[in-house]
Amino acid sequence: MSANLIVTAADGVVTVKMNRPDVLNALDGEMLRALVDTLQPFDRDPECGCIVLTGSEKAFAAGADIREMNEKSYLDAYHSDFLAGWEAFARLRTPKIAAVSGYALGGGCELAMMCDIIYAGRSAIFGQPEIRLGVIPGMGGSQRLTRLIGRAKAMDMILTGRQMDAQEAEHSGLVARLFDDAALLFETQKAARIIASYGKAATLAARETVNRAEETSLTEGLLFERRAFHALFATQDQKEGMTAFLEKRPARFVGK
Ligand code: DAK
Repeated sequence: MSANLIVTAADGVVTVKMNRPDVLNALDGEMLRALVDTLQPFDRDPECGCIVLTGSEKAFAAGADIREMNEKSYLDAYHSDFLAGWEAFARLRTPKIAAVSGYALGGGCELAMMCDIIYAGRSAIFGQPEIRLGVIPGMGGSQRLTRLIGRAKAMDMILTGRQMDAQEAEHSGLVARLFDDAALLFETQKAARIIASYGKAATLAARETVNRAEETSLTEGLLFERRAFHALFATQDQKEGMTAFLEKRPARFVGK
């Protein structure tokens, strides 16, 4: 396990805290490898129902590591497909919640957007300041931010490099819920435990259908949703969920 990550697991929830305080959790290759290597086995574990990713009070992550990037040539970046590995994080199928306090800039904002839900503390600050460094977002910022907050605000943020505070981020649709900083991790883990308590097939299907909405036509998306809905009638958890309702008792999902 990497010294850059603090990992805890309880009640079906894995919590990963990024821990490079000297550089405000700047994302380097080692952090990327550690995060993906740590989370892929949990992603395959049926007992793992939700992932929480967080940073420090001052920074979720202040971007890709500028020191690591500074000396790279075009060919270095192209041959190594520099930072493409972050997509492996986005492809994890287990729901991921980003709990953001402080700075989530550049690659840090992009990493939060690779999560399925962003909860923020009131101190959170989001931005895509790459233009100030002579580059542009490279880990999905131009695509995911535009889908989340719309063209007008995404263009404003990416072209000016300005920062967005937590309140604006919530009003804009980037952040699902805002909490006091002191309550952020507690509330995020509470939501994660709720997600982890449901049947995993329904959870995976719910996530896939919502994600499909961003990539397809309404007709295709509705058909995909209906087929996924039909498929869940093949699970024990559907019988349990509906029987429990009729028997007026809490459901006990078993992931089958
Ligand atoms: N990288 C490396 N070090 C960083 C860093 C970063 N992104 N951000 C902060 N640090 C370091 C600072 O250098 C400083 O180190 P020392 O001077 O103490 O050695 C330490 O963290 C504390 O930072 P400050 O002293 O600056 O702290 P302040 O509170 O004054 O300011 C700040 C906080 C977050 C406003 C400031 O640190 C800042 O502006 N940081 C840079 C933010 C930024 O520009 N982020 C975007 C990085 S570019 C790609 C895919 C993706 C990307 C690129 C390519 N491909 C697929 C090819 C992504 C690019 C980016 O994310």
